[in-house]
Amino acid sequence: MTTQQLISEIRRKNSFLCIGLDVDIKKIPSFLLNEEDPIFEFNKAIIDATHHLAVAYKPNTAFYEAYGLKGWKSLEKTIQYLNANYPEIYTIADAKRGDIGNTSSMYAKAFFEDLGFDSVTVAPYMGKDSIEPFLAFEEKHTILLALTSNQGAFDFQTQKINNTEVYKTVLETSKSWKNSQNLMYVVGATKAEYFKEIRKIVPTSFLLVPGVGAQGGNLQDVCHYGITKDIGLLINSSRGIIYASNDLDFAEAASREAKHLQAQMEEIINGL
Ligand code: OMP
Repeated sequence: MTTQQLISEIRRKNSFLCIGLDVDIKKIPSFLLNEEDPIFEFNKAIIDATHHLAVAYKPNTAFYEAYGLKGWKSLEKTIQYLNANYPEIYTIADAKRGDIGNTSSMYAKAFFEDLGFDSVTVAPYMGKDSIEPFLAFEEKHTILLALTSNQGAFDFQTQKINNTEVYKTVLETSKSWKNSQNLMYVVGATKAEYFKEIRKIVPTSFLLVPGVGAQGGNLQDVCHYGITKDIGLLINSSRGIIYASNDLDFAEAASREAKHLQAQMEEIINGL
């Protein structure tokens, strides 16, 4: 999906919500455990109940890899279900990959070609030659970690080298890489006060913003400096939406939580 198609979907739905499919088998309703593939059945019900409120879904691959081959199968079925039934939805493989060039090429092939995701999250610290194999897929987006939502972000990302914070160097340097127009960046919702600085470096890039909901980030604070004329944000919530209930009404409850965020987004868009 192109950036322009994503923007059109955001406008059509008045939503820049991304729902994180971080499925922990211990947290899903127990009646689903009788199914052959409980994780896929859970995802399918959540997607069917929320697809009109969200523009993107982001399975974090850790939650699938943890169950071995069976988990990978659930991931594959989930992305196939999304692509077949809701092709207008933007998909993000949250895998946080990145390695020497030939290895990165294989990661890119796995997520873009084999699984068919629109984008993948990558870590920047192995530098240009570890990211350009992802960017070589010109119809896909590569989402680079810039300033993450966790406490550990202060260990390296905000530290200064040559008087510049490392996350700013990541943003600035990555702009010179081949096909950098297909980069997006991860910035945590818990770091709302940094968005003003970030927008000075990447004024129009899309930012994937996790950390609303369970991690306590605030939508309005993020939008204050983060939003652009084309919105430029994908706000992710995982646990806050998908575990709203673990009873028979789990999908309905997820939809209620998604609606709550989408309604706030609509108000923000209308106020621009
Ligand atoms: P919740 O806290 O349950 O909404 O989940 C957040 C999701 O976003 C998880 O899949 C995290 O791995 C991911 N995430 C962060 O929480 N912080 C970051 O800085 C980056 C990510 C990410 O790349 O998506």
